[in-house]
Amino acid sequence: MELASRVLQGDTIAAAKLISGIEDEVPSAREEMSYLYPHTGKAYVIGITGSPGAGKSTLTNNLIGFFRAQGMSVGVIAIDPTSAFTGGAILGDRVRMQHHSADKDVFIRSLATRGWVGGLAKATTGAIHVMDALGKDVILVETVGSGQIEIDITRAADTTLLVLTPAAGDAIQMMKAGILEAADIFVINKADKGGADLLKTDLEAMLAMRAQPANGWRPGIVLTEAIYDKGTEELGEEILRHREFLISSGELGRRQRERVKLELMETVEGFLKDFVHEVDKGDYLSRLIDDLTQGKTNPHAAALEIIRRLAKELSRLEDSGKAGRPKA
Ligand SMILES: Nc1nc2c(ncn2[C@@H]2O[C@H](COP(=O)(O)OP(=O)(O)OP(=O)(O)O)[C@@H](O)[C@H]2O)c(=O)[nH]1
Ligand SMILES: [Mg+2]
Repeated sequence: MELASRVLQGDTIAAAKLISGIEDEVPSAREEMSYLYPHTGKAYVIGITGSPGAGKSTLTNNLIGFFRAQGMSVGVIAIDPTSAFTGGAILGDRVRMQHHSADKDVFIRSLATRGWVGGLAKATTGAIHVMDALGKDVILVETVGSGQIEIDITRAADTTLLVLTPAAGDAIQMMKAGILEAADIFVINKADKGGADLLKTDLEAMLAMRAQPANGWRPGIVLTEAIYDKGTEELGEEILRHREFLISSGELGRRQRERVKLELMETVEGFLKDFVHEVDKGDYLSRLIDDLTQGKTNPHAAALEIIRRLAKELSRLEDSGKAGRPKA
């Protein structure tokens, strides 16, 4: 558990290596993560989503400054191979980014989606855990702007920001994706371009129509001009207000339980998929499929048979004293 114990001592090089290990699905990384797990669950996770080019990276950059000024350490996960954090193009914030990257209390890491369609980049949850164990107080997760992923970030984050711009159709696009229901705070960025007040009015009307969340949170709408670092303070305060709300209403605990549940279910699914992949190597699966196509069995019974085989395989592994996930 060399990397894990180094991460717990705040070693960012070890953290970066471990995150790479998770991305590459190195088996030892899984063990390191099991070791880290009891030390996670302390960081506050903020998701930043919105359409491409809305200003998510610029806002993230500004928020790093806000939280650092509050004395908090910050982790940043930028999901998107073309992210401003990875492409070398720091888009007008070059100087400030350099300042942040020299700050030992800021840890920035980008993750490629690698075509994974399930939602966030596959390693996102793991990367959040690593930064959490590293002792980061706040973790900002910038997601690539496309339907499913935005919904997934709302499950992974404590507070989700939806970044809109006055550009025509932005808000309507978002409503279609269902994200409007799930966002905790709305940011209207590029307010310098005009039309922001109009969008705010539209948004307020849409929010009034949406089902009132049972927990009673009324999402704030914050206008920003991220390139000029305008509105950062208001946005930061709104995030802190949401956090206070989550804590005082008990919603934070509920969200965290939901997140743990999601991770558990995803792990179970991953485990099963690995196993199915394993049995697919012989002709076992193809024989089952033959039986299915010939109507000799049905999907329910066939699935049960796979599960039974898995159970047998597991007890065999346990007997031989090397229980673990089957190698994919
Ligand atoms: N006029 C104006 N431009 C802005 C503002 N905020 C960001 N931009 C510009 O918009 C462009 C995109 O900004 P990013 O921060 O990279 O946006 P993003 O949402 O992270 O983009 P992707 O990650 O590529 O989806 C850059 O050229 C920024 O300089 C703003 O408040 N006003
Ligand atoms: Mg970006």
